Amino acid sequence: MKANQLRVKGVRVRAVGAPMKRPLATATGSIKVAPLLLVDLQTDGGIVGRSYLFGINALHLPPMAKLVEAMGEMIKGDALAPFELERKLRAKHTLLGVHNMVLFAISAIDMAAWDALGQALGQPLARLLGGVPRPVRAYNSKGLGIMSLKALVREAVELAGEGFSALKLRLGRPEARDDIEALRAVRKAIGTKVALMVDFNQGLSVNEALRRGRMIDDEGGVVWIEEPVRADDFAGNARIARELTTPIQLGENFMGPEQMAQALAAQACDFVMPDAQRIGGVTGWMRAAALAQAAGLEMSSHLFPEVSCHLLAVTPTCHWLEYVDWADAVLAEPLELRDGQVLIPERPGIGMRWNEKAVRRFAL
Ligand code: SMN
Ligand code: MG
Repeated sequence: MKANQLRVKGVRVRAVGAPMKRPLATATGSIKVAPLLLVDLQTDGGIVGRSYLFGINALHLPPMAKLVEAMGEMIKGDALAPFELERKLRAKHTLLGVHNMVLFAISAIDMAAWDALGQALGQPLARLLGGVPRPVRAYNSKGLGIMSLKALVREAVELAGEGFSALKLRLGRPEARDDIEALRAVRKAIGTKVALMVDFNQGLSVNEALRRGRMIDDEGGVVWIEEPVRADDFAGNARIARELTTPIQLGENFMGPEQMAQALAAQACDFVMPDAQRIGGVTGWMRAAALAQAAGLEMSSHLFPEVSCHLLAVTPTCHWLEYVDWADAVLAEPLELRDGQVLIPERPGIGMRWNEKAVRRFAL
């Protein structure tokens, strides 16, 4: 069946709790199992587009599933054309508000639609978007949560030992001096050749972020300080970005390219790292990439390495891919890495297939 004849038949969603090899504690919440919503977009050509959403808590998955199913009903019979689907779904949710879970569901449909289109055309997503599936530099983000110094040092050595040239450390302990101690211990364990990012997960007040940020400036060598305060406090973030030398990173909570544009207008950050589920999937990402290009800011990804590697390959200001392996337990072909770089699969579309046996085993 030709790609221009493909129509949407419906969606199928399944909730799984993918076991994580390393639990992750952040300043504002912890996860031990990755609650994922697997989305299959069925087309009448027999091609199934796939994407997944990340729920943080398993209890978030049922409402997300309902929204994705509702949208599946709204686009039943429509042509497999991501821009058209996006326009329709945004229009149908204007009065409800295109934010948060509504936006997540639109993103899920969008990513699955692009995946199906790539399969129909026999091209990996990166090529479909006009790029080349080349290796993408990644930082290892699988661990280094809020934990004891001893455990941190052990984990830092293990994570750097996997061949990555950068790691991310979560900060935001009750006492600033304990954060600095953790930063020093990790730096000592990995040496100066491995780059280090730090993430406060929105845990600080503006005043405390300025205080801890100056301490981090004094330590030197940190690539970025991520989400020091509430992610949507653009004025607060802008003040912090102005006063500190270490770059401020924001983006995993940008709700669509529109909110990213507001953050950029407020000069809230030095770097951006949109999240495929919050920015609006592939379509939203491409628009965000143009905003980052226009602002001249480096753009990284947040989670979702399977789709993000394709997207970063066509991002003009491509910076770092955040690598986590949290979906690996349910993937038939997890991403491959070489020398700390993610290899974009040559398989058509995003290149994800579910490991059905594992999906049954980890079903919620
Ligand atoms: C993070 C946030 C939420 C879930 C997992 C990880 C973290 C990151 O902020 O940037 O990796
Ligand atoms: Mg983060």
